[in-house]
Amino acid sequence: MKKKRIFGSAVLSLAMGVSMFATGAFGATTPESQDTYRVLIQGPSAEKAKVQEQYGKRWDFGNQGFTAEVNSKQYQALLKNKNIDVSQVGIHTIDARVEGNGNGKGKDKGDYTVQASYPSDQTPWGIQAIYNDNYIQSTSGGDGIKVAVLDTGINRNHIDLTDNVEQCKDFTQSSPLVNGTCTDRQGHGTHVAGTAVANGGYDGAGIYGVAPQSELWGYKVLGDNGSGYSDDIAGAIRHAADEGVRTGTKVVINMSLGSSGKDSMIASAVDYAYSKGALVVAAAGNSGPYANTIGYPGALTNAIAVASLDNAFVNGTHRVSNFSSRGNPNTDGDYYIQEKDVEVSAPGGGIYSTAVDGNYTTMSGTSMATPHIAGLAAKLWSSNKYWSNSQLRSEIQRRAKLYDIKGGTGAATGDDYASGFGFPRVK
Ligand SMILES: [Ca+2]
Ligand SMILES: [Ca+2]
Ligand SMILES: [Ca+2]
Repeated sequence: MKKKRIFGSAVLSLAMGVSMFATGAFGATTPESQDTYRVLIQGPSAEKAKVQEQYGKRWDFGNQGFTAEVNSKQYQALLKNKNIDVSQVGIHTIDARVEGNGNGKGKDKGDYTVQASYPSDQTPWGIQAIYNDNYIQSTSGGDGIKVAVLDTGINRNHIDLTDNVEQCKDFTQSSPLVNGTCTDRQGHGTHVAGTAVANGGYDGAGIYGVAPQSELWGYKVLGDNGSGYSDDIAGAIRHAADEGVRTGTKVVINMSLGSSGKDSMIASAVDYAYSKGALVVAAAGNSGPYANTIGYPGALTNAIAVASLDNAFVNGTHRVSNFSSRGNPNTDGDYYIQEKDVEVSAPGGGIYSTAVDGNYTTMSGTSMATPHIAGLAAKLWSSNKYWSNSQLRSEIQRRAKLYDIKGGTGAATGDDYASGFGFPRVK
């Protein structure tokens, strides 16, 4: 029996949510119920200013309008205002489900000392696959690159993550940006972050992600039920891009979240981030295997949509997971990215990674595939820091073509609507 790994005596307040089975991914649950309406207000500047004076603002997106939180009475009054357009802000949800014992039910553990066990596998199958090395013992790379994980937050005290955490910010509070806190009470964000950047811990006995030397920016944009408002997500995307500019560093933005509908605030935030040099990677969604089920923001042209692969082989290649959302069959085959195209694939079925309680757990989803690509991006960028984001993206696409995926519904030889260009790897 190995000794327990103990990390200081940090005490975490933990209350695991009960909504972890987000298999369908794009649920319609509101993060806050009762009498609260999150609204986007658009119109002439003078009219917007009047409304802002009355109701305050949360995010101001300039010409696109601003958002605010109002009660139902105020909402009704806004709807009657002929000088402005009012619409409710959309909801985005995590793209994963938990497997095995992590069902999230009745797991309110309260405060306790972090006491981590050793992982049963330090380099899970997805790491072996993306490194194309079945005997890999540890990983390396990512030095100097920032990986912004926009998710349910992270457990910044996890032994295998703590040294990587450089920023920790919460975009879900009543004040739209709280610095220094990013508590994950759901587990999804901690798991996603681990796949991208886990570093094996101080003793090297923990789990490894794809790019363990990257710096982690934990941006909490989703609440404890795994859902969040699109204005907060848009604000966080813009903030990550601005922080890249401010610090003069390359930023990879990982969004293992989605919605079936296109959101204007997120779409323009993704365009903005791309124009500022960030690389945006997003989950394809978990609504497969039918065509045109791809979710946003992955479906946007400036976000790399990542499909999920299983640890199983069909037609001599990894198989696209059944749950993985498919792109548009009318625009595949051309090795050119249009809106609603899947771009690349990566391991997402049965992925073992860091758990919010300081241990390890297995989850499945395009949520788990996405950080494999974000980690790969960070690793490649760290050895080629002069590359622009579009040069990096071309390199990822080139590597994807080297491993064409032919297994699973919709997958075929060449660029296809299930797997995109293929599975890009380290070597
Ligand atoms: Ca896309
Ligand atoms: Ca295409
Ligand atoms: Ca293919």
